[in-house]
Amino acid sequence: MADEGHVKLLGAVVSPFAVLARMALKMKGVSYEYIGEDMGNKSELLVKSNPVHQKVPMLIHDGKPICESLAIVEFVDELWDTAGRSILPTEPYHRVVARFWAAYTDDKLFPAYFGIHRAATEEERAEKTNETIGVIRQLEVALAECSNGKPFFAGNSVGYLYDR
Ligand SMILES: N[C@@H](CCC(=O)N[C@@H](CS)C(=O)NCC(=O)O)C(=O)O
Repeated sequence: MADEGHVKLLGAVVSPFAVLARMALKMKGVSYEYIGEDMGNKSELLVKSNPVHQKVPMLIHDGKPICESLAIVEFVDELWDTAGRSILPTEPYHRVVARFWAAYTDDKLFPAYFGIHRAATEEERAEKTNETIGVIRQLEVALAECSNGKPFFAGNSVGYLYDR
């Protein structure tokens, strides 16, 4: 395993994206300092490290910031190359399929799901609920195809698409 260096993760209790980064670090057995952000009063470290989006999660490895949960998961997977514990599939076609569904989840599921909570009217809520159900149905079809009937997208164990 690579030298861990100094690893900090900026997250927030409410962030499902930060949970992904934490899971990746846990899967690779990496020790890190966790810094919980108050999203209503972002720290100087967060604003300075991610001036473009100012979002969590933010991984800081040896002083270098890495933003975006998918990028963090891939960085952690590559840097801490633990034998037999790869997060992304190793086969190129399976990797590209996993990335496709991860992007689909980010682009479709989260906006539809959060839309339910943000809906201003009952009509809008119903519309977003139907949209969310449609996206989940599509993901279930993908799960059946990718997993060969096993419990996870990656088969028998948690992988890149664990809970996106
Ligand atoms: N695409 C980003 C999304 C991250 C994101 O939306 N984080 C939210 C918390 S769940 C955030 O930091 N929001 C603060 C803001 O929008 O100002 C990722 O995958 O990391």
